[in-house]
Amino acid sequence: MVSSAIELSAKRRQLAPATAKVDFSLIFRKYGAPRKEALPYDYILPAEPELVRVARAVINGNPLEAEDAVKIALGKFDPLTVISEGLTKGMNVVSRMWDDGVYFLPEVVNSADAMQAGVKICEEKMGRAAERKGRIIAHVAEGDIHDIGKNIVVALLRANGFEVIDLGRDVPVRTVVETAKRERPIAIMGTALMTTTMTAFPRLAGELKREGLEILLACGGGAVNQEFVETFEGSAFGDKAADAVKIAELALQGLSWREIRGRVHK
Ligand code: B12
Repeated sequence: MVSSAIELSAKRRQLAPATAKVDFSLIFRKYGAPRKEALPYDYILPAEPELVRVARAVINGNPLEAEDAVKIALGKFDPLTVISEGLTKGMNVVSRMWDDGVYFLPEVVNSADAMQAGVKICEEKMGRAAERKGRIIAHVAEGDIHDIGKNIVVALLRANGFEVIDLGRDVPVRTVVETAKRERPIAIMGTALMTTTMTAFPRLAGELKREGLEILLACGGGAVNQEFVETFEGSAFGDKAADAVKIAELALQGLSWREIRGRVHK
């Protein structure tokens, strides 16, 4: 099973080298059946060639290719643009291919690795601001291992001068609460990509309240939306990684979670 998955990935890479246009019709489908027609994914890709190259490296699931492409793109674009218009656009194509049954877990793992490699280069380029504005805890919800978005959020917060305690992924609610008690952050950032794990956020908000900790819980990630976040107190929703910085700045000014919602919710 595993070896055939590796073979499939190798074959795909051979069929779709870094610089070539990805011919989706050649990518093997479930049970080895080739697709008859190319799927129209190219419309998701960005217009600029440097960013297309970044996106294709993610689609190809090749970390080395992603690092090279990102370094080139950074010569022309700022790190945030490379993340949002290059790496993320590539991951959007991967998501569609997963939804359509073209890519399976091994391919998505490779693509995630490629994206992480690219994000790391962007993070290095963004650096860390010299000033220390305030302390933030970041984590991925209990039971959830999707950490790419959280890593982008952490990189942006650090680049904007916040001190971030990164608890990583699949973090038990209790660990977040204990860390908050000890570290007294100005806000907690939570990421959830699954409908089964986003429920950790209302539990976390409830436990923070029970412990008498008035700390904003900012929630984001693919599974989460504003409507859901508004069902529990003490929280605010952010759609994009840049919203995490906006929310952190407002928390730093001492605004309450209600006031922050008023500023960032649509
Ligand atoms: C990559 C990926 C994986 C990788 C994850 C690698 C990694 N290190 O993260 C791997 C292959 C390991 C994986 C595994 C699984 N996955 Co997966 N995966 C994806 C995929 C394709 C992309 C996710 C991603 O990284 N997006 C890009 C990032 C940048 O987006 P993001 O996290 O949302 O972050 C952005 C914003 O939301 C925001 N943001 C993020 N956090 C925060 C926080 C705050 C405070 C703010 C303000 C903003 C913010 O900033 C980011 C940039 O703007 C999605 C498909 C999709 N459509 O999302 C499925 C998806 C999330 N996976 C899914 C599933 C089911 C799984 C598995 C259970 C599969 C399996 N059968 O094993 C496992 C999960 C195991 C587990 N316990 O978690 C489902 C979830 C479905 C659901 N309704 O719950 C999805 C939606 C695919 C699908 N359509 O079925 N997956």
